Parts: sequence; structure tokens; C-alpha cells
Amino acid sequence: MKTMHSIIVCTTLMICSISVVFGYNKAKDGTYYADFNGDGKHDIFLYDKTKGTGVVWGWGGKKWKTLWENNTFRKTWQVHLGDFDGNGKTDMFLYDKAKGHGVVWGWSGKSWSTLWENKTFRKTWQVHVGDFNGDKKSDMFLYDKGKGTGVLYSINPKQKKGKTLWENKTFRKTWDIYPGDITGTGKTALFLYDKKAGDGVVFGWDNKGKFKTLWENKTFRKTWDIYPGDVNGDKKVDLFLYDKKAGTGVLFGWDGKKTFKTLWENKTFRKTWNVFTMVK
Ligand SMILES: [Ca+2]
Ligand SMILES: [Ca+2]
Ligand SMILES: [Ca+2]
Repeated sequence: MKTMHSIIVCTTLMICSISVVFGYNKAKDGTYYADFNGDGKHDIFLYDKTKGTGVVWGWGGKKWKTLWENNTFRKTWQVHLGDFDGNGKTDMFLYDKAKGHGVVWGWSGKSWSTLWENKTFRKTWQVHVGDFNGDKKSDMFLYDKGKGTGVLYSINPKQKKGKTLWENKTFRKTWDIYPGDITGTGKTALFLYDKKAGDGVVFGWDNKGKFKTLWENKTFRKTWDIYPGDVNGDKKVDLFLYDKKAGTGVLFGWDGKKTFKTLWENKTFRKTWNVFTMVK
């Protein structure tokens, strides 16, 4: 599927934003929509964690066709989607946190092949996938919140090896992380929010090849719930900020230079909305 920039703001019941940066989506029910086999059509990956079944369905014209099925699929995988080798087909990063096992699978025609595997992968990573350095290949931002370690990691499927692009062992332990192409450079950035401290940071790859703070607000409100999405379709991920208690909704977007500006604000926003965003 081609990148979608359409946004649906449903003002009656919810706010839904669709932002498909790499052309894949994860629904909240554990279904994954992406073009795995590269035929330009969205496929569905179905994962039954209780039974240990993994299935890929592709649209056959009039009905779904099973492209792949595994009934002894491990029940403990966390699934993250990305195009790690940049061939236009969506790959799967499978992470078994309890075992410390990470695998990247790419579609090789009729089945999956292993692009990268690490059986001694740290068990404590929080994984965020995006193209952080803008080379059209997905990378992983790995965050060990307990230890305060942040690592930007990319894999080289030809060598079946991984490479650390950036590492910080004294990364703050209190960040909530929201990835997205906030600045519209084609590179995924991280919006870091320390709710307790009231600190908001945009952290990303600058044009000199450094992963660093691009914007910071140390007096950021401590009560926001954050929902990223490209609301106005300008290829920049905006932040919908919702202070449920105060009944304030703010749409915050990058100004094209180096800061955010308020695109919309409502101080009498209903305090009882549930906000839904599609997770990419
Ligand atoms: Ca397909
Ligand atoms: Ca791929
Ligand atoms: Ca990359």
C-alpha cells in the first residue's frame, strides 16, 4: 500500500488519525496489515498467541489466500513491522523477551527467510521501529528503561549482522517514547516525554549525521496524553495533546524550521473522550 496521508477526524465519538509511514499498520487486536510479499497489495498477518499459529493472508482477487501458515509458531513473540532491508516488502521483527531472542524475517517468495537473528538479545528492550537515519531501511531504537540505555541499531541482511549506530548508556530512565517523522525530513524522530518532570524533547538524526536533541521544552505540561499522527497530511507527524482533566486538546505540529507551533487548541474540549489512533 502506498503511503497514506489521509486523516479522519471523527469529532463525534473519537479522534482517529491514520499515519502509515512505511505502509503498515498494527491493529489493537494483534492483526498486522502490511505488504509482506511486495505485490502492492496489503496482506494480513494473523497471530494466535494462545494456539501458537501464525498465518499470512494475501488478497487473491475475490477472497483471501493463505500465503503462509505455521501452526507451531512460538506463542511468545512480540511483533514489530518494518522494511529492514529496504526492498519494499515489509519484514517482521520477532522478539521473545523472556528468552532474549530476536529475529528479523523477510519474505523470500513463498515463505519467510531469516535476515538477522540474535539468540542472546537483551531481555529488557523496549523496541521502536522506524527509519531514524533516513536510508530507507528500518532501524530499531532500543530502550532499556531500567538501565537507562538507548541504542540505535540497524541490521545488514546481506551479512546477517547488526550494527550500533548510536548508543547512550546514561539515557534518562523516565522517558515515554513516541516515534514518528515529526520534522518531515523522512527520518523517524522520537518524541520523548518525561511526564513527571514536565519535559518534552524531540530527539532525532540531524542533517550532520548526529542523533541528538532537536527541540526541548523543560516546562512542558505534566498532564498530557500524547497521540501522534499526521493530522493535516503534510508528511509531518503532529502530536495531539489531550489534557483530560483540564479538558484541553491541542494539536501541535512542527513549523518547518526548528520548533513546534500550535495548529489548533480547544480549552473546552470534552473531558471524557477516548482517543484512538492507529498504531503504525
Ligand atoms: Ca501483498
Ligand atoms: Ca523487506
Ligand atoms: Ca535506516
